[in-house]
Amino acid sequence: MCGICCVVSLSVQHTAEDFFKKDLLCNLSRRGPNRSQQLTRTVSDLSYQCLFSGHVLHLRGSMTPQPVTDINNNVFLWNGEVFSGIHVEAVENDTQVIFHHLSSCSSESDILSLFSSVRGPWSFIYYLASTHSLWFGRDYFGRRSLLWQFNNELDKAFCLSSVSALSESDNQWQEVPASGIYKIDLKACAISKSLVLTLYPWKYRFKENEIEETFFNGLDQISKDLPACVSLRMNDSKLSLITPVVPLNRTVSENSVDSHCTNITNGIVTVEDLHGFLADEHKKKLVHHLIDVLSEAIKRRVLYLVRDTGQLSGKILSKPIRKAHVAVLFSGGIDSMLIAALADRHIPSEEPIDLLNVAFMIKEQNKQTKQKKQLELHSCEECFKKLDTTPVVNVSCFNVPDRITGRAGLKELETINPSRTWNFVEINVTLEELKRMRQQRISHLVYPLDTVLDDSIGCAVWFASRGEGFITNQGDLKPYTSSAKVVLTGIGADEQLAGYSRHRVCFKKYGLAGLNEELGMELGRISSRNLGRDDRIIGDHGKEARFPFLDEDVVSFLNSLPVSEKADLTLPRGIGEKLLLRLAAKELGLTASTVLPKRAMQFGSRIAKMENNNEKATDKCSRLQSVSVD
Ligand SMILES: *[C@@H]1O[C@H](CO)[C@@H](O)[C@H](O)[C@H]1NC(C)=O
Ligand SMILES: *[C@@H]1O[C@H](CO)[C@@H](O)[C@H](O)[C@H]1NC(C)=O
Ligand SMILES: *[C@@H]1O[C@H](CO)[C@@H](O)[C@H](O)[C@H]1NC(C)=O
Ligand SMILES: *[C@@H]1O[C@H](CO)[C@@H](O)[C@H](O)[C@H]1NC(C)=O
Ligand SMILES: *[C@@H]1O[C@H](CO)[C@@H](O)[C@H](O)[C@H]1NC(C)=O
Ligand SMILES: *[C@@H]1O[C@H](CO)[C@@H](O)[C@H](O)[C@H]1NC(C)=O
Ligand SMILES: CC(=O)N[C@H]1CO[C@H](CO)[C@@H](O)[C@@H]1O
Repeated sequence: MCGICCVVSLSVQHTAEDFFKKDLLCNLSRRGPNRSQQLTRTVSDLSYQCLFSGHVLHLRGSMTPQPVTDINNNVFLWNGEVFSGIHVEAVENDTQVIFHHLSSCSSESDILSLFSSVRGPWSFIYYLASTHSLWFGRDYFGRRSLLWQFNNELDKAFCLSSVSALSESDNQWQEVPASGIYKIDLKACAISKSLVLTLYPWKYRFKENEIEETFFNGLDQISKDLPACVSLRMNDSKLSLITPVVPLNRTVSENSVDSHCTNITNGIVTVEDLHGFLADEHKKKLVHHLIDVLSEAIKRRVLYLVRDTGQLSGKILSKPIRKAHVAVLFSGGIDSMLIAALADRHIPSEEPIDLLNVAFMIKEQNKQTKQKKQLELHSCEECFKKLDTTPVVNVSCFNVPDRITGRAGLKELETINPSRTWNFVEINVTLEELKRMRQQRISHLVYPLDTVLDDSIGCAVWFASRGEGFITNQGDLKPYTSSAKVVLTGIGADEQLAGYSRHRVCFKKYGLAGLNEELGMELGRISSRNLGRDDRIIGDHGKEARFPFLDEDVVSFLNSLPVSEKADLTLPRGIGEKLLLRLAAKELGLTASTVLPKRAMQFGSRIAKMENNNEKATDKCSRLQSVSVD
């Protein structure tokens, strides 16, 4: 994870530095605490100047300060991870390797095929001196943030950056759409005094040499959000990138609805209900294929980091304790359980795994609702008893649903691997702290997104990934701060395996074909809805978000299956949604967690209950707007 930024001035009166705000620098350096560096390129006969700012979080290989340059005056900023696709030796650095490949590209299509072959998350900025062009963009899913800002009034200046800062006076920042990669011809810009962006969009390759011919139709969509002085076009020769995943299989088979589960009565789902499905050889094969690709994806994400085995965080009863290098955003739900269980396969056995579990204090209740809350907890306890686990239910204000399922999930993981140290980190957030940190930091990171949902999830993920809380040690709660630099999150599972309740609504109304449309659309917009935001939020702690469900091989496998293999929404909640994932979890030896219904983070952590006054998730969030400093 790194912070990258480039400011371009096309004005004779102003240097690029004049446009480079101090708070921007400050916010960038939090993403890359290990090394910050600036570099300027001035081309005075064409009157443009570029300032490149690179901030490095060191995770793998040798420390490589950014920006990197070469003898041809090219400049490269890289915020990414090459997990595969391009060969990187253990002693090499991916920033250097990609830059080296770029430097030896002799045409635009060479550059495009390079970025088409990288597997892993990335955003980058590349200045190619010989053609005076600036290239930049985000990977196919948009797993790394990149924002742009075009300066209208001072004309002739623009900026690209991993993060920005909310302020009242400035021009708007926007997320760079993850529709492809972009090129700006700075020489042409400086001469014509107008800004033209060339977009090279992603296209599917169906067979060898057979590239999707359909015209990319996102151009208008992107253009309409740009200021009038900026125009967007595509290359005349229709150059494009090749998507790293196969297209979604939209096959709707006639009799895909079989009823293994007719015995589910009164809506109570138990883990036994999953048995029937696994008796089917075909299903079982798919389940094992999913486990294999997901396990590989997690392996890449937990092994590619520096593991200094000498690092100890202290001693307990003369037994050395090792530092955790990997943490999981952990609700105890199916997605985070599966990630934790598979991470356990690959992380060295003596190394702890941090399970980050966030809870927001429920507002002081009046008596009536307090009773209701206790009832709610009580019935939850009942349902757990039915599922044969005994949660430690303590009626405390932080005992939110995710805390309860989190504790139960911990027990299951301890059963799967009793010798592993599982650090269940209880992160309790009070209203006061929430307000303070939102104002100081979180609102700037969520920006330019602005809804109530962005606020809830942004805040919940920020506190969870900070990793400051308490762990239980020999019966006592003691303060604990997670040292893990890699944070695994389950995002992408619901979008691909029909986990959200809106998918049930969609299925009821429009059937499987409609559900296909919905899922395809949701994966297409995950960059702008979630990933840029989550990357900015988690990166703010000098940590790196990694998303196993959005590994290219995992997505390709899931995309290749008809939707009826992934979910069966004729079945009740807790089993029908993400069915294939539940079966995988069952095969891994998980128990009650395999049949927990989906619960969105904002409700599970109770942040949505904390302040809101019957807002809709899609409303603009007034709490994010204020920039006043008191
Ligand atoms: C990078 O910075 C982090 C956070 O400040 C620190 O824990 C780590 O030791 C640094 N790594 C190197 C190689 O300097
Ligand atoms: C390359 O170096 C950067 C900065 O030190 C670091 O963040 C990144 O993890 C390294 N990558 C590899 C593959 O070594
Ligand atoms: C389009 O691509 C071709 C082939 O690489 C290149 O020669 C040409 O300059 C590009 N056109 C524009 C407008 O960028
Ligand atoms: C429940 O909470 C009380 C304080 O609110 C605490 O004293 C007690 O130890 C807790 N019990 C468990 C089992 O966590
Ligand atoms: C955090 O909340 C839990 C309830 O989930 C409670 O048991 C624990 O005591 C709280 N910790 C602190 C330090 O308040
Ligand atoms: C889509 O799924 C059907 C049914 O399983 C299968 O026959 C077909 O080969 C799949 N198509 C692709 C492109 O994977
Ligand atoms: C750490 C830091 O510098 N944060 C800043 C990010 O930007 C906002 C907006 O200017 C500042 O208020 C923060 O202090």
